[in-house]
Amino acid sequence: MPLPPTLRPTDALLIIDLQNDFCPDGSLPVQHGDAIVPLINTLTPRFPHTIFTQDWHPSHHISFASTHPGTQPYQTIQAPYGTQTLWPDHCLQHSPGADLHPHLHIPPTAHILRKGFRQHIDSYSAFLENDRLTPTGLADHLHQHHLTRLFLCGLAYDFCVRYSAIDGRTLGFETIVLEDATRAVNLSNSVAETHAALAAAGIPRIQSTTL
Ligand code: VGL
Ligand code: ZN
Repeated sequence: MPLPPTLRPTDALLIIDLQNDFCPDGSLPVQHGDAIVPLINTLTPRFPHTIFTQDWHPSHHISFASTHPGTQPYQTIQAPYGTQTLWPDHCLQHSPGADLHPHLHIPPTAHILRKGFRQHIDSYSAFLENDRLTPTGLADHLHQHHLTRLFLCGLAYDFCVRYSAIDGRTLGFETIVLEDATRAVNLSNSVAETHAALAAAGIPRIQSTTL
């Protein structure tokens, strides 16, 4: 077991998409998605910088099955930028489902980053949209604030947490996933694939209780 990391002033906690639509009563529910809120509330005060992402889709977004006649949620289609999983309508801009979970404590200094707001491109990653070209601005924000190490938590482990962690690592940030502070959507093999992808990228998964 590696030694637990000691927190530094250059660390940031990245809380991914902890929004009502991904919680059990939402339109794209992640099992026990809301169960991580109290744990995350114990973590945020310990970090000098916190960043909350918000999935923020326009109506008729490319990732909605309802946008593509004859399709069903959870199947895939070929988008111009590659394979895209289709989802139930979720996180519509300004809807209650897009709100961050009401029990989440948002520090006044938190940075809130919206993503997925372009109609024809989805964005799982908090860094780069699914065309793998369009930046969200997060890397610039981290550089401006001299943040070099990222701890990720939130929803969903096997989609937005996964892609955000890999892009963070690829962009040169030391990246760690707080596994007990995430939950997965769990489509077919997505959890096992995520474990393997994180390991291959050199991204440790640790328990937040070791911090
Ligand atoms: C997410 C599916 C669609 C996520 C966002 O936050 O993991 N998953 N949009
Ligand atoms: Zn989405």
